[in-house]
Amino acid sequence: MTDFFKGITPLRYDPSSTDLAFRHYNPDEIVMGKRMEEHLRFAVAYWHSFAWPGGDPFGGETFERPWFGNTMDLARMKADVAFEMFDLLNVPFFCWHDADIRPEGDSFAESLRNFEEIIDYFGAKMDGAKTKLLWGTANMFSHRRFMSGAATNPDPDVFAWSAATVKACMDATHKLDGQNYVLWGGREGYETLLNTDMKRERQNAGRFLQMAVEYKHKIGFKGAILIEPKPQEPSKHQYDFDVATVYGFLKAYGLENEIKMNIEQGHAILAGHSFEHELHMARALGIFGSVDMNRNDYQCGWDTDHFGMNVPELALAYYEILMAGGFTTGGTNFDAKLRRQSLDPVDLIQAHVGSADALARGLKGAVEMMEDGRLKGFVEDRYAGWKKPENAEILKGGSSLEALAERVHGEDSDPQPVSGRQEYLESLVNLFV
Ligand code: XLS
Ligand code: NI
Ligand code: NI
Repeated sequence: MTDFFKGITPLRYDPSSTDLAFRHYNPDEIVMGKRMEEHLRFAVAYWHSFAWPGGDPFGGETFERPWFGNTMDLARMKADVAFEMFDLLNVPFFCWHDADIRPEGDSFAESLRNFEEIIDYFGAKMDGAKTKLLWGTANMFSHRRFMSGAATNPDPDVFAWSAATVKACMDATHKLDGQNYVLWGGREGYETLLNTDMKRERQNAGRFLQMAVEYKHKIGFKGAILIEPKPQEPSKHQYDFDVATVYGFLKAYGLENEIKMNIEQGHAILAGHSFEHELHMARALGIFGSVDMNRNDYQCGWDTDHFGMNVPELALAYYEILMAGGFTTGGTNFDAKLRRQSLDPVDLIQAHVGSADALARGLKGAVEMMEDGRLKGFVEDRYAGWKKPENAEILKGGSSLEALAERVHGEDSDPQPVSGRQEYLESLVNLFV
């Protein structure tokens, strides 16, 4: 035991507590036929909680954690603290990048040795423990070797290094029985078109992804491969702009049945969408996988990764997730970090507890919307005309512009506009949040 969280006792569900406790997140409560824990499938993000130093563009580290540094002893101390927090929170999952958990070595081989040693250290801790791995991923954006991209780097040696890195991270995810493997292309994009061959970069990224899928099947990894779209930051423009763009890319490389989406609230906002839009799009395309739960500052235009605390927004998000059939291998990863002034260990716990409660309220609101059925019913009624055989036939190919022109000529009145009733629907949502 470390003494990092000293004085903090395991968090319990206690709705009447005036102290630190879950007031809405009750893992065992059954909602829509499933335990709340199984609906939400919370995961702690190793990078934000244990590796982020609290810097911003004008100032460095504020957190000064005792495990900061580049040695194996410190990496083990970090793991000890992380698993203590998982236990305190009783959280079912966690997620990592290779670079969050191991010190960088002087060569690929040394970094890999460090990584594998920590993976085994995790394995021993996970043996018989509650917390499992939701996903692993490779950090191919922080080190200077990746400054011009990983799979889209103009230098084939960096492409090869990236392939070796994904192989190692996929092996480790498989070894720890991870449920998914994530690819987020932080620098898969460009800073200026003046030095960029976009056609080649897209092709290279497509081939890279195909190799990742081939490798997954080769080693028998049963989890899902997930891509996390984001339009920009750190690159000026990122190829995985949003769900719809990624889908087009997957189609072009024959991967649309192999890869699903990990959708992040803040990234949706950066792309000029709402979180619900991205979730709904993934549902429509049949590629919904998992979520990175956070909240952007709506004024400042960065990926600020606040903890999600806005219940009405979360209710609409979980409504989309439930409409997509809920999570299978995916879950709710707290891809969120403390504000840099939130220095105390208790802040780390409070952030997760507060957000878990907000998410539980959002989920419960979404369940009520589903069970009430009026929202869904309204949309079904709105499109009911397409169920009539003569209209269904149009979409099956049994019609043409000429046939439809003939039909319209034969009508003796124009189609009458029908109210979309937006204010009624918005008021309906407010009954449940
Ligand atoms: C950054 C991303 C990153 C991914 C994993 O904006 O959200 O944290 O989730 O590489
Ligand atoms: Ni993310
Ligand atoms: Ni992000």
